[in-house]
Amino acid sequence: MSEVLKQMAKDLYNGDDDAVAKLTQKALDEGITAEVVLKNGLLSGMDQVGVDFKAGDLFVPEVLIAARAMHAGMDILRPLLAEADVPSAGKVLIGTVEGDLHDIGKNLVGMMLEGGGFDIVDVGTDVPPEKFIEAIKEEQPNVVGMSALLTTTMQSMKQTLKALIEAGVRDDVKVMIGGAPVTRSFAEEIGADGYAPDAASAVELARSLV
Ligand code: B1M
Repeated sequence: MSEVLKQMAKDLYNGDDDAVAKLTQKALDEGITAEVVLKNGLLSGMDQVGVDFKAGDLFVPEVLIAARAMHAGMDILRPLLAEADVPSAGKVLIGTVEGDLHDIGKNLVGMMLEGGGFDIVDVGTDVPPEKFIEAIKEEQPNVVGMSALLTTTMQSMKQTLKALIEAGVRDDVKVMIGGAPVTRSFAEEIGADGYAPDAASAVELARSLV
């Protein structure tokens, strides 16, 4: 792997946002594609953060600082990942479900969908079912995307789907879900229309749903 990407992963792990931003730009200037910078630089650093967080070697403040460094790199990559000269493929409303504050994966999925030609309405994190419903009525998206990173908040996906049915808007949209603990069988169990394990598959899935 390129030295610049290895160093970027280390700087992200250490939460050095200035260094991550500079190295992201340097990698692009060297001709490395935005997708490779994302996968082998930023995500590689964030994976290590996840492993050490789980092992108890890193704590929440350090993870937050690393997440900020990830954002510094993503700010530079976003327009490149979203660069696509195609007509709108449809509208996707995306949010992290109630009780869950994780937004890095959701943002990445949103960016990749944007790159795939979709219009994105991002309703943020910790989104209660009522807010999804209100936004569906206002924005009339083709697809609603829900993200969850905690096993506990996967239940909020189920509750949101139930609320969509009760509000009479379930048949107006397709629903796709994702996030580290989410599985295809869980998606089937709660009646979602699809599940994607990562941002690239999310684009393929959204295309198949519209
Ligand atoms: Co949290 N956290 N966290 N955390 N955190 C995890 C998720 C955890 C696995 C860490 C661990 O123990 N190893 C664990 C969850 C355990 C579980 O429930 N199974 C955990 C925990 C426990 C917690 C807290 C409870 C910790 C605490 O306070 N004691 C707390 C909960 C807060 C809350 O949400 N209420 C918490 C807090 C935080 C921070 C705030 C410190 C920070 C979030 C910052 C932010 O997002 N702005 C944080 C982080 C950064 C992580 C880890 C380290 C990294 C998550 C991440 O961003 N990954 C994470 C460990 C890990 O996953 N390695 C962890 C990178 C991202 C690109 O991947 O989000 O999986 P991911 O998204 C992927 C796919 O999942 C998929 O595509 C994305 C790109 O490929 N995908 C979709 C995601 N959404 C999709 C939607 C789709 C389709 C695909 O369709 C709509």
